[in-house]
Amino acid sequence: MKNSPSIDEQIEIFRKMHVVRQLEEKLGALHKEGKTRGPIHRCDGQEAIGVAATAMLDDTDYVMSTHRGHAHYIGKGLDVYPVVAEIFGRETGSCAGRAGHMLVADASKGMIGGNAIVGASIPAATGAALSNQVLGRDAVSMCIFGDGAAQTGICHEAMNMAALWKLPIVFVLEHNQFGLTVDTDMQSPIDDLSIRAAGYGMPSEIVDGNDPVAVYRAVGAMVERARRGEGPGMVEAKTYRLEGFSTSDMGGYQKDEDIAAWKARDPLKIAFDQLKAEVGEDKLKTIEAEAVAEVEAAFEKALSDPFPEFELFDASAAYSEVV
Ligand SMILES: Cc1ncc(C[n+]2csc(CCOP(=O)(O)OP(=O)(O)O)c2C)c(N)n1
Repeated sequence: MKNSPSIDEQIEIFRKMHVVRQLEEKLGALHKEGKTRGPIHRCDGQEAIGVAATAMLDDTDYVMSTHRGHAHYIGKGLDVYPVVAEIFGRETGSCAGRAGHMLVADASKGMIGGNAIVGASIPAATGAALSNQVLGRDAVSMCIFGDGAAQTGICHEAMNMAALWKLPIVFVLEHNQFGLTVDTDMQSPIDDLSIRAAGYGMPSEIVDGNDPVAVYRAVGAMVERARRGEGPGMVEAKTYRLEGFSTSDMGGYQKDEDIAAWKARDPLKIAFDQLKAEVGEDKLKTIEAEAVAEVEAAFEKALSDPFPEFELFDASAAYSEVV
């Protein structure tokens, strides 16, 4: 089928999804031991979106992320070690230990960064798309954002401008059913937020966000048309946030039956089932074990790395490649 990932791409998506899951579980465990600082926004259950939506992008394509960006970082090609080092504020982190887990960036990979201000990455990604268009670059911009961010005014201004100017951007809505602790039903009168795209004359597609192949196909089609100069598109990926809003969340508002139903459709399991006939269960289990070992090694190394000397930091150097 057109826009389907190759088996090699699917294997890489599967591997990266395991890296992200292990990263999240390890962070959760360290939080319980009091070894993390500040809230961490885990993306367990949402790995397929961040990893598969970014799988067809090049390093020259830009991605703007959110406060819940670990799958976006790994999907866009950052190694887990500098991400872990950044989360723990070490000088070996991808932003030399200044960004923390919500603002990880790596210009060499086109990861412009996470964003702690809800909705703010949407106009930033639109601006990046405008710069690509003005400079005649063959690159697309992608914004991955949440259902809470979709309710902000700036989201609509940015989408209107992107469609009006046919900017090379893809909007990927990670619809995980909650904004903070607020159920999506209390945020919006409609279930399918992407129907709003029609109001800007922009195509959209709704996909199962726990199915990496479905995410890849839908996003891939939008990326292709954006690259051809046909303007922006939107993909709404339906998923569920399995953990709390952050590691500081006391919980209690997510229904047990919902959590159980979505766990039964774990994206890691779906990815495994999609590949097992072609690749074999043993090979997939080996890939999974290697991903776990890679994350373990990243934590061990990063946690013994030094903290930065503040006078060494040069913000202009960190972003010079993006301008
Ligand atoms: C402008 C702004 N308003 C409020 C907040 C507090 N806040 C942080 S995350 C969040 C909810 C975001 O929901 P969503 O976009 O669906 O992302 P999710 O946490 O579900 O991944 C809010 C309200 C903020 N960081 N920035």
